[in-house]
Amino acid sequence: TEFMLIDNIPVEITGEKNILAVIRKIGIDLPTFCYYSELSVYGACRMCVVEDKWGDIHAACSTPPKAGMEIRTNTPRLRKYRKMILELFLANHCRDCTTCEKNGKCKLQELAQRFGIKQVRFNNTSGEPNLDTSSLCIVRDKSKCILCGDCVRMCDEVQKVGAIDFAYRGSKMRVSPAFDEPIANTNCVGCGQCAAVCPTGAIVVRDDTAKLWQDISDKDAKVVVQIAPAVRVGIGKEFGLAEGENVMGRIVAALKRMGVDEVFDTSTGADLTVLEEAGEFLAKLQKGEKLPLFTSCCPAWVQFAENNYPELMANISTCRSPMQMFASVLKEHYRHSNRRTVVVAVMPCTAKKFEGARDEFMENGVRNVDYVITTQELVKMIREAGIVFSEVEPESVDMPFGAVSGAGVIFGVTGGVTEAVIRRLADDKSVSALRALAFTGVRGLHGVKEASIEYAGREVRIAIVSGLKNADNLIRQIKSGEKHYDFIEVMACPGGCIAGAGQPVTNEEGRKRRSAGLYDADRMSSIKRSEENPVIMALYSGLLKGKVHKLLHVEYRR
Ligand code: HC0
Ligand code: SF4
Repeated sequence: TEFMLIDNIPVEITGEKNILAVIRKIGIDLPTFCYYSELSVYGACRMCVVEDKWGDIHAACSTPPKAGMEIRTNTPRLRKYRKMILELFLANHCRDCTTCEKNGKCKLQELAQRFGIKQVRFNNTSGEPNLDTSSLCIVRDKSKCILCGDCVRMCDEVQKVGAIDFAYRGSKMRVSPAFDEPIANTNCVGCGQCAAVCPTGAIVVRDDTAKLWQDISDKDAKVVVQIAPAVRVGIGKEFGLAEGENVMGRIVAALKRMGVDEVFDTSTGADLTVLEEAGEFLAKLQKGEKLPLFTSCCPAWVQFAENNYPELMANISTCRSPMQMFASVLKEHYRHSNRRTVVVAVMPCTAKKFEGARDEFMENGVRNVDYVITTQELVKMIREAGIVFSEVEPESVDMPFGAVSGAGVIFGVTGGVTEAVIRRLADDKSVSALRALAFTGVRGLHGVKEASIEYAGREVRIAIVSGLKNADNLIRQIKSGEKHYDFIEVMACPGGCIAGAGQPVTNEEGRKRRSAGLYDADRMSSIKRSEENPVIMALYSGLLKGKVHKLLHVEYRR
């Protein structure tokens, strides 16, 4: 075993790529702006500086550990250095903190406080807030960018979109889309992952909470809210409950207190999707039509395919996403209501804001989903209403759509859609056969998973990817003939919706807990398969009669 000394403590080196990781292992929270273990090392912010025994200064994020190394993390020089860096950032930063979207969650604010910055010795050069509000999903403010490059690397390295990059050099340097176009005019897919890693308020999720407050207080509006699977395991920690705890009942109760009329579960929509998508897949298989079939429920993925692989659109399922299926059912159900029906979706996702606004999902100029608010926005509304979430008594969702299956709930984690679909396809419907599906390779948070099942005497090959770069690699392998699949699930956010950019920010451990929370909900659910959900059966023999294609399917045209 190899050791190094950190602040005189011997620490074992166990394969860490940099000394930052070794330092953090012993409970020292070395500050960084630009370090994320899943992104390449940029080493630009220099906050993670350390001193070696000769007094030389190194950026811990980009220095590999060596046996015998002696490192100090907190010396007078380092403290002075860090304060200087922070002051330089602050001098070029629009400091309207009290009215900033990131107030209380900003890394720069946090570190300025932690390092006791009381004044900035340099003139402010940031200028006024400078907003790009062109996107339905994210809002950029150049005056708050500290050039850490986290968003640039996320968009390029994890999502393979590359919508934003560094422009100009020296003091003019900034992050911007090519030719300084508004972000909406680029190939941005609205995944929001840039906002999820932005340490400041330079990229934030668009806030649509004002619309919901307004509709709630409008007596002529009937406000109907659907809640996505991943939201229930992503929100509790914000209110002091355990990360990953399923708090669906409290969310329902909180929304009711806020004045919402009806609350439903998007998992009910997911059950519809399972039946439609399994049906579509079987038809293709039996008719010998071209496979693979790609899932279509992730709007950032759909847009990525439209931008980069238009020739694949014929392979993307015609199923609307659960959110959109449920919304068209809800609008149909309340068609004759004497009040204006407003369908709101609470989603872990920023791209859903864009999906909801697509032309394909309008009827007579009216959107099926009137607007989407993210989990983070719901947190703000609950706080604004003064509701003490941890003390709210849980309530159930409303009738007549108040039943969901476990299959519909696990949609929120990567592999969940696939597992739900293969539950539907499985010939053997016994409990043990169902349990065995969990071990076919569909579960876990890896970015690329493969599984295969036997169906009607043939092997069905399945791939599950999350993170668009992983999707892109897979498509290249398919095109080159290196890989063959029949069914492919794609989610843009690494880990699936539980780690959506609209959720409160979390880490690897948090993603695991959220995922476990959804699988627990499935285990505790007495209805495991979508086709056993009585609400779904009632819909097919009632509201959906003769309207399945119109309400549940889509032809994307862009
Ligand atoms: Fe998802 Fe969905 S599972 S995309 O990740 O399919 O956003 O949670 O609501 O629509 O159900 C997000 C989550 C959804 C949809 C569902 C799917
Ligand atoms: Fe890139 Fe996604 Fe951010 Fe758009 S929303 S700029 S695609 S990371």
